[in-house]
Order: sequence, then structure tokens, then C-alpha cells
Amino acid sequence: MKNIGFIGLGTMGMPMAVNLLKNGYPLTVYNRTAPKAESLQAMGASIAKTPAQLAKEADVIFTNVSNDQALLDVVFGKDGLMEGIRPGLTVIDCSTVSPDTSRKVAAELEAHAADFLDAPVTGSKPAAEAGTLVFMVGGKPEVFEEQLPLFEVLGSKALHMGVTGSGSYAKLAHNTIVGINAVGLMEGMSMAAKAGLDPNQFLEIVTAGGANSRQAELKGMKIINRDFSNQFSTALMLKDLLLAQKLTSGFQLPAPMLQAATSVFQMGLSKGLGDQDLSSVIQCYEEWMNKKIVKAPPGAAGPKSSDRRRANRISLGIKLLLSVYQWEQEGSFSGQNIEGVLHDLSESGIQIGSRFPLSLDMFVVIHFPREANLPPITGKIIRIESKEGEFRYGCMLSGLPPYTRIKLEEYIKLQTEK
Ligand code: NA7
Repeated sequence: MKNIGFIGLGTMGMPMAVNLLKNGYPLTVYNRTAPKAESLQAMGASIAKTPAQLAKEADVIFTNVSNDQALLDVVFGKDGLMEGIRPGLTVIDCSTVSPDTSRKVAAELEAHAADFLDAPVTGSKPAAEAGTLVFMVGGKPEVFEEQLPLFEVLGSKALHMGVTGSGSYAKLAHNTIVGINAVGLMEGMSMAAKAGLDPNQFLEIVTAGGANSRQAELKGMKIINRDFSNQFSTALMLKDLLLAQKLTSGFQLPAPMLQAATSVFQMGLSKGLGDQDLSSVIQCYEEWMNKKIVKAPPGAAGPKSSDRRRANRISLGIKLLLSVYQWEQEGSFSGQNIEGVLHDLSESGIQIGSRFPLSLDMFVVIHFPREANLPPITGKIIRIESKEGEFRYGCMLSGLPPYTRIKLEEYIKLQTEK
């Protein structure tokens, strides 16, 4: 069995190293902050004092460090890998770095008859722990093939993307989508919270609908539970987006979404959220909207009161004033005010009742009681029923602004809970 080395026992590196040990690989580890390696020693790993020492002993070395500079330090720095380099060594870098840095390291290793694969991963801490990372790999295809068994231990998929640097390109494009997606989720969740919606219920809609994403699945509940423990930090997300911006400006490719997402994470970093999970950036939105996204109190989950009411067929019976308009002839109409009650509200319409006979296609302006603090709403009569001496009118509401609808639903909920 090959001797494996591992450099960088951070959030991602540590569980990856653990999985190599669990699969029986002889493992030697190095971490800049040495005590972090001790738990692995207890599991059977050897500890190297320097990357140079590791290079002298291992057949394959994984590196998984913070950024470009960290990789350059462990390779070219004092006591770095280059000081122990020997022909036949393969270095697999899983850090997210710029393709230029990947190429620079690959060229230096090649000059010493050693190989290099840029092999960044997708999947944060939970996937690293479960051994379900996805590797995107750049480098020589035959080197990739040779190392496939190692990728299979650590991940669920490994794709060879092309020449050296291709893995890094793929990762930066991938994380551009992640960053934009995460910000989109936070923005939507903030909007829903500001409108007074239950965040759990809203997230249920998101994950069941067209807005679902891995970010919604991974970060939605973390946001609601205010669990900002690190899976993928704000600082590292920002680092990736800044690297991606360098790429897009090099390509002269406009990337407005990337810029917007970068700014949000930049603000998160300025707020001191760099070491926390990227979902912690929700706190910026909370500050802007002056409201926290919090779990609904126990008992609040389940069907909305409107659903319960409909299930029990209870009429709302809220008193209304209706202004009714009818076209008389081209360019003029007659209007009158009548009394009515609100019976129901559905997705697209409203059911009102009145003792006054009205006709199909009439327009009704519905005025709510002053306490409702709602603007008048216009509906067109599309259905008429007669029941117990009262007419029931189904009115189509077109162009009802979402905010007004939410306010109306809140008002109805209040009335039914009285
Ligand atoms: P972490 O948890 O921040 O871990 C970073 C690791 O990199 C950690 O072991 C650090 O050692 C090490 N590091 C950082 N700078 C250096 C230098 N200059 N020299 C040697 N070692 C260094 O990051 P993650 O595990 O979440 O992510 C790792 C990479 O994967 C990153 O590129 C992500 O974007 C994707 P320390 O313990 O601080 O001494």
C-alpha cells in the first residue's frame, strides 16, 4: 500500500485524513499548528515535523490549505515540500487556489520528475466526513487514473477536467454559483421573514419548489437555528469569489451576479463573520431589515389557520363596504356603495356576500374596516351563487400586490383567532 502524506488538517483536511486512516492507508500528517495533529496520532497516523520530511517519506501527498499563499508556503517555503522532493512523488492539492498557482506548483514539481494534480473538491465538512466529496481534477490523465483509488476513498465522484489548472477553473466557476446561490437564499429568507412569514414554512416551500438548491438544503436550517458553526467559512467563500473575479476580469467577462455576491460576503467579513459559516452573513440582512429570522414558536407549525378554517368551512364574516361599478355606455359608469361580508380568500380570488343583487363582470372595490389598515382592493365578479337569502360573489383579484396579500392574510388570521 502506498504511503500517504497529508498537509493541512483544517475543517476539510481533518475528516479526509481520518477517512484515509479508516481505510487502512499508512498516513503521515503535517499541520502548521502541530497540536491539531495529535488526535490523528491516537488513530495510528505518524506526525511529520515539516512538509520537507513528509516529502522524503510519502508516495502521495495531499495538501488542503487555506489559500494560494498557504500552498506556496508549504511547497516553496522554509522546510517546504521542495526541500524533500524526490522523483515519483505525486502531490494532490485539494485547496481552492488560482489556476496560475496550480500551474506554477505543477511546473516546479515536474522539473524534479514529480507529479501534481489540482483536485479541489465540492461538498463541505459533512461530505468530507461521509467520504462523499466530489473531486474536479486537472493534470496528466495517467496520473489521475493512478490515483483514482484514493479519490474513491474520499469521495463519491472524481472527474478529470483536463490539463493542470482545469480543476481550479472548475472549482472557481462552481463556487461562483454557490456564492450567488447562498446570497439568493439569504435574500429570499429575509424578504419572507420581513413579511412576517414563518421561516420554517417558507423553507419548506423553497426546498419543495423551483428555488431549491444544495445551499437551501445545507444552510436553510442553519440560518433558522442560528447555528453558524463552520462548514465553509465566510472568509473562504469570499476568497473564492475574489479569485473568480480575477478570472472573469481576465476573460473580460461581465459577471454582475458574482460582483453582487462578493460584496455581500465582503460586508460579512467586515462585520467580523470571517471565521463563521458563510450562513452567518444572514446577520447583515437582519441588521438591514431590523428583524431576526427565528424559529416559529412550538405549535406554530402545521396548517395555517386559513387552512384549518377552510377545512371546517367557517365563513370569515368580516364586514365590508363595497363600491360597485357598472359600465353604462362607452366611457361612463355608475357606482353605488353597498354593505357586504368577506367569506373566503383563495389563491386567486375572494368570496364576498351581500343582500344586493349584482351581475357578472361588474367591478367591486372592497373597503376593509379601518382597523385592518388595508388599501381598497379591486375584484371582478366571475361567479354568483344564491344562498339563504344572500348572494355570494366569487371575485377574481388580478394585480393584488404580494405585500397587500400578506397583510390581508395576516388580518384574516387575526380575526379568526379572536
Ligand atoms: P481551514 O479550516 O481554515 O484550514 C486551513 C488549513 O490550512 C489549516 O490546516 C491551516 O493550518 C493551514 N494553513 C493555512 N495557512 C497556512 C500556511 N501559511 N502554511 C501552512 N499551513 C497553512 O480551511 P478548510 O479546511 O475549510 O479549507 C481548506 C481549503 O479547501 C481551502 O482552500 C478552501 O477554500 C477549500 P493551521 O491549523 O491554521 O495552522
